[in-house]
Amino acid sequence: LGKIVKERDIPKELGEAIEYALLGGGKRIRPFLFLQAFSLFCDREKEIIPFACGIEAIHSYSLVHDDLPVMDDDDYRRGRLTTHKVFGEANALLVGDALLTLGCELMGSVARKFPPALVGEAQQKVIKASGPEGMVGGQYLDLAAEGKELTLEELEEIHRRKTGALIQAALVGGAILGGGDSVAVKSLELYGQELGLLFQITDDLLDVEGDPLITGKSSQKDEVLEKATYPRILGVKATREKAISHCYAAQKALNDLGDRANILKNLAEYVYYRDR
Ligand code: GRG
Repeated sequence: LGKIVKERDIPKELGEAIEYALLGGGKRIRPFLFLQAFSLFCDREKEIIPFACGIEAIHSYSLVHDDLPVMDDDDYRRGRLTTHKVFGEANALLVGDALLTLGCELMGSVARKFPPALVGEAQQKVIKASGPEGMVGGQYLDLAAEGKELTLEELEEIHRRKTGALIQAALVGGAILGGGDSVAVKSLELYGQELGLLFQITDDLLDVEGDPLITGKSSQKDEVLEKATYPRILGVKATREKAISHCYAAQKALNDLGDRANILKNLAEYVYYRDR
């Protein structure tokens, strides 16, 4: 990730703003999922890293835009001021645009080393998951729902698109590029669906119970923005129980892959117990 700006002819100040958004921490869960899924089937992990970085760039773009005053209006992210607070709103908009386009470029760059048809298929999964059918669509529904009461089904649809789609596509893309067969890809798709919901549920719990010094962002934001959340609809206790059932379902989806999927199974527990 650190090489992305350095290796390109990007105006200096824009490059600094891109690096600020991309390199300031973050758990790197999506590229990790991509690399784990890939390495279940192929050991050329180092050569595929640009694709993983592309996914993280797209994720980082979504956070920069999400933090803008016209969206969730956040001053802190990853324990630091948000990109627009440091570089201004117009520049933050451009940083997001840059990270999205760089992400697509990086994913495509591995076609020099891996079968272009597989790269195209994996890239299409990630781009589709990031677009209006996935993350952008989820963000749209999320903004439209502010101040409204939602049913659990409506809430789940938002999060399946906004948070789940990219997580799932990282796993499916990794499995496709690694050469996994259709049964294995399906298992990872199901795991991704469960993990995505688990991830969002724990995000909602962290907003209520998390320590801002550890999460690196303001807490109780959902209440301020009158957002529908799992704890708001179900209460904290039932939300925790729901999280556990998604964690188990995620792990179960990987049973056919045997012990080599243990890291991904453990990751589901990490997401359940996460404090940031
Ligand atoms: C602006 C098109 C557009 C989409 C924004 C990702 C997103 C959609 C909004 C972020 C709001 C949010 C808190 C979503 C919940 C789940 C989530 C994506 C949390 C942030 O991801 P982490 O925890 O972040 O993986 P790090 O900092 O670790 O990379």
